Amino acid sequence: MKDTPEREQDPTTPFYDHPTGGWGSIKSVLRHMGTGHASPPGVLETLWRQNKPKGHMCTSCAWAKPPNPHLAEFCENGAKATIWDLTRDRCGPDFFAAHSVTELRTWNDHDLEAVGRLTHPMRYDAATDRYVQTTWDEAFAAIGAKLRGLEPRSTVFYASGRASLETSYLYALFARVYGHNNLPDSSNMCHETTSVALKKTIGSPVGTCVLDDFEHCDMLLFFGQNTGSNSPRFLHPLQQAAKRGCRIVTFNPVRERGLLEFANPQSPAQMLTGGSTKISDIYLQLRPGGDIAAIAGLCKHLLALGAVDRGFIDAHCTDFDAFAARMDALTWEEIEAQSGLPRADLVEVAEIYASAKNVIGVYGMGLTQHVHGSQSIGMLVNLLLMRGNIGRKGAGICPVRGHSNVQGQRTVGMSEKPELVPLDRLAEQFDFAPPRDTGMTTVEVVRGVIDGTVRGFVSLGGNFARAIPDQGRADPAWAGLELNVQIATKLNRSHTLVGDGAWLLPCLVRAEEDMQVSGPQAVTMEDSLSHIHGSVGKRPAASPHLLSEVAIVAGLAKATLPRNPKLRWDDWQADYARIRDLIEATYPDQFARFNDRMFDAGGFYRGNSARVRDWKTESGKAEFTVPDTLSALGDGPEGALTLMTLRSNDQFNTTIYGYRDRLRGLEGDRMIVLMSPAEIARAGLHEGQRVTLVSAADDGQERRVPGFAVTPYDLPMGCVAAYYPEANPLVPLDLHDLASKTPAFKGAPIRVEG
Ligand SMILES: Nc1nc2c(c(=O)[nH]1)N[C@H]1C(S)=C(S)[C@@H](COP(=O)(O)OP(=O)(O)OC[C@H]3O[C@@H](n4cnc5c(=O)[nH]c(N)nc54)[C@H](O)[C@@H]3O)O[C@H]1N2
Ligand SMILES: Nc1nc2c(c(=O)[nH]1)N[C@H]1C(S)=C(S)[C@@H](COP(=O)(O)OP(=O)(O)OC[C@H]3O[C@@H](n4cnc5c(=O)[nH]c(N)nc54)[C@H](O)[C@@H]3O)O[C@H]1N2
Ligand SMILES: [Mo]
Repeated sequence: MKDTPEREQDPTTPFYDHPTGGWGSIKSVLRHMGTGHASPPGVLETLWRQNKPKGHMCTSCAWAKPPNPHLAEFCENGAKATIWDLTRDRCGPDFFAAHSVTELRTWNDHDLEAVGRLTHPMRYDAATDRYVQTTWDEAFAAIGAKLRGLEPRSTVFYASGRASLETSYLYALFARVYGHNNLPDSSNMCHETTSVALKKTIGSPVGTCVLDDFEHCDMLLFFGQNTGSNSPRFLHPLQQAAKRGCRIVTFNPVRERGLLEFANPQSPAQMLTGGSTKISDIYLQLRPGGDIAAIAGLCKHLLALGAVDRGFIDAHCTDFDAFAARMDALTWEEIEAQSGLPRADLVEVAEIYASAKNVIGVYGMGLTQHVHGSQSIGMLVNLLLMRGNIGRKGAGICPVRGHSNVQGQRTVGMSEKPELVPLDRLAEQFDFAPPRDTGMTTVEVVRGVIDGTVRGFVSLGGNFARAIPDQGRADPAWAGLELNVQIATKLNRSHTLVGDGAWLLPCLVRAEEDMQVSGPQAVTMEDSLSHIHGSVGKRPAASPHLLSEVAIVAGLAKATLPRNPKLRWDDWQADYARIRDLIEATYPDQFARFNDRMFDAGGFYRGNSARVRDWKTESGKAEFTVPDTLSALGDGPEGALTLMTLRSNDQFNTTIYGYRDRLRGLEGDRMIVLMSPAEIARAGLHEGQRVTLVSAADDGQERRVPGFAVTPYDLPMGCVAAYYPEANPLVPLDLHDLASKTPAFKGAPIRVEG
């Protein structure tokens, strides 16, 4: 048992000193339910059904939903997301009549969304610079006519990772019948590095673990994933693992509360006594981008110990000798310099690893959002393969996904990479010739908007223009598009960057009842651990004018595409079980008996080849890769600092619930730059001083954001941290993972101007 007594918070330090979870999280939720934004009666009852069989699946993170849910199987942030969706505040035609779009462009992210739920379909009217009310029929007909007039490959169908499997399947089908593969989703800014690196090395683009593995592992390695803020329900299995004596080691430049200790809000004992569980045994604050070197240090020591599973490697892997030779040749000096960690710490971790039977490697944006992010993931795979830690119970690789259905969207065809989609089967099912050329990634879409080659943009949720790197640079170009369709629940900045030919189409949220001709509908999503769950909304719709996402996609497709008896949009919209039949027909191995299994407790597993050591790689084996660099950062200019952009505990991506980053002990202001006290002194700055952050990328572009308050924080030297999306204008569009084009949001070179 590693229960520790609660420590008192020292009010003079900015470091939050209470465990994650506990009373703090309950209070934070209650604050959202109380004053400020009006939540309707019955919200608690709705929360009670969250993430339970026959309830609705949370719209916050993608963490797994267990077969035996807790009484309240939701976390602080899941509750916030639901309460935010179910607000009583409304953003309707009266609001838009009172505010021009030019004015709304000056509002901040929080204030735009806080207006409330969108209630009516709206069309942008350039003459009055306002959104004006329209009807669904008019909107569909006008958008369909525009799309028919555009070259399909000049249009993009983006999706944020929330839309259900049913909606995403239809949306991708619509794009392909219309004539393009320009189907980036938010994954392109997130775990695309995973999809590329894991596919290459182990032949499966997603993680190999299931929940049960967390009950059988002896060691967990955490790289750049902030569990406490971003997937808090994962803290429960982590706490259980820690209590069993599983060794947990974290690599993160920031000392994140949730990975240090956790008080379980579900445990009356911990709540009453103020006790908590220590999570990480060892917490190593490496340099941003130092993961390749840190893991290389572990591998080098394992080789020196001879702690390698030769039987597994000989039977299952390629390229081990080249990899081992490279690790041998590395010096500890370069490993220490690039990782920022002392040899002794890495040796200690390697020895725990060598003695652990089953090890899981967990990671998040700290690995994926770097120029050489794919190589960091490749190194983590190498480390796991060295001792056969992939493809057996209690072991594996576990990327923690972001949006609640982002993994599932890729599974059912939302991808710009045609080779990942069974196009022949789709051609046969729907009697059309799918486009075979590769579509645009997010980075290419932004370039296309700037240079005018993208003419039409349809957004299934999300806040694309705000979430992208080099944010702001593309802003003026958006108004030049001939078509911009935003399917959304709340107003955001992307809706204000419009010109002629823009529509704002409001949809139901997941907790709301979705009534169609055949009765109330359920939808499905895939969690981070490849389990598929049904979700049923029960709340009344925020407005009688809302449509479901399925109905909107079907309406747009019908208005755009020529008649084809195989495309039965009306029938599919009437009964979503028919869409699940289509998904099953396209992906029979993964979705057999889809409709029967969608409410299985804990979801049904769609399988993973690497988990059973069936390596669907080019070589047919698991592939060791030899890194060609020890730093995941690109070649930065001399003397620049590395900017990491982070999420607070009070936001979901560009949705800013409030200004309290409870777990980091930061409050009141999001325009802050975190720096170590020594770095502040070295730069001749002082706490609270307002500074300008300036990009140090030498690509001829000027990027400056003024107004960040210098905030001392426990960070390594050479780096600073600021919030996403406020710092997004500082991340160059061309700075992205080389293999996947995932933006380097954790590794932008900057300078601080006092
Ligand atoms: N409440 C809440 N939940 C969310 C979200 C949200 O915004 N709010 N967003 C959702 C989405 S879309 C996603 S993708 C996930 C994101 O969840 P995470 O993957 O946790 O992403 P971040 O919070 O961006 O950063 C993760 C961590 O990486 C660390 N880090 C930065 N650079 C490095 C590095 O070079 N090496 C290492 N080892 N660590 C580094 C940071 O200190 C931070 O703790 O969360 C999802 N869940
Ligand atoms: N600097 C920096 N930038 C980043 C990141 C980072 O770590 N640092 N992370 C990146 C990552 S991981 C991601 S995933 C992207 C996120 O990028 P996106 O997914 O594009 O952005 P979100 O902020 O999640 O989108 C919020 C909007 O979605 C709409 N919405 C909410 N719920 C629904 C719904 O149920 N249906 C529909 N149709 N609309 C809905 C609302 O209108 C809301 O305003 O940002 C990326 N950008
Ligand atoms: Mo994400």
